[in-house]
Amino acid sequence: GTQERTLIAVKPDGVQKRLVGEIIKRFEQRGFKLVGMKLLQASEELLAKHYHDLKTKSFYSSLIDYMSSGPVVAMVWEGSNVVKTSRAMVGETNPLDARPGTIRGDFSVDICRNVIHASDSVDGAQREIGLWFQSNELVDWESCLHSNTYQ
Ligand code: YYY
Ligand code: MG
Repeated sequence: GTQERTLIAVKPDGVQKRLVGEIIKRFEQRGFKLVGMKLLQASEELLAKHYHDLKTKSFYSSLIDYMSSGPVVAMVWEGSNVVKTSRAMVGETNPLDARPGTIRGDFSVDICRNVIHASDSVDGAQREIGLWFQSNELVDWESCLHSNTYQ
């Protein structure tokens, strides 16, 4: 299939709960390829752009406060259908609706502390990757597993 890229971010609660390795493990084992990664404390300016579509929501200011309150690990993962598949791996926005086996369903219970961000569309992913990463921070490398992951 066509290779897509998506933005995944371990949120401050996920970093505090030491879930970075577990989350990377799940994406690696599914067969996706890591092409960018960094630990940062996100600025309110970056987060305002990232969550621009939620500006009118009641939870918006607490969301920005929380997302800028501590380190996040931002990653770009590549693979066939990675946008849709990673949303399935992450689970529903509200952890109470997220099934066991999903990241939110396994590690969270509160919608305001749901461990992880994943882009929700291919266009959205491109926009978000451009906000979080410079192009020279993304590494285009050849996976030796490719022919064992894709037909
Ligand atoms: O993409 P996703 O993270 O699953 O949900 P969004 O609708 O984009 O909302 C982003 C973020 O906002 C969500 O992960 C938690 C927070 N949030 C909230 O605190 N309360 C809500 N009712 C909805 C979303
Ligand atoms: Mg979203």
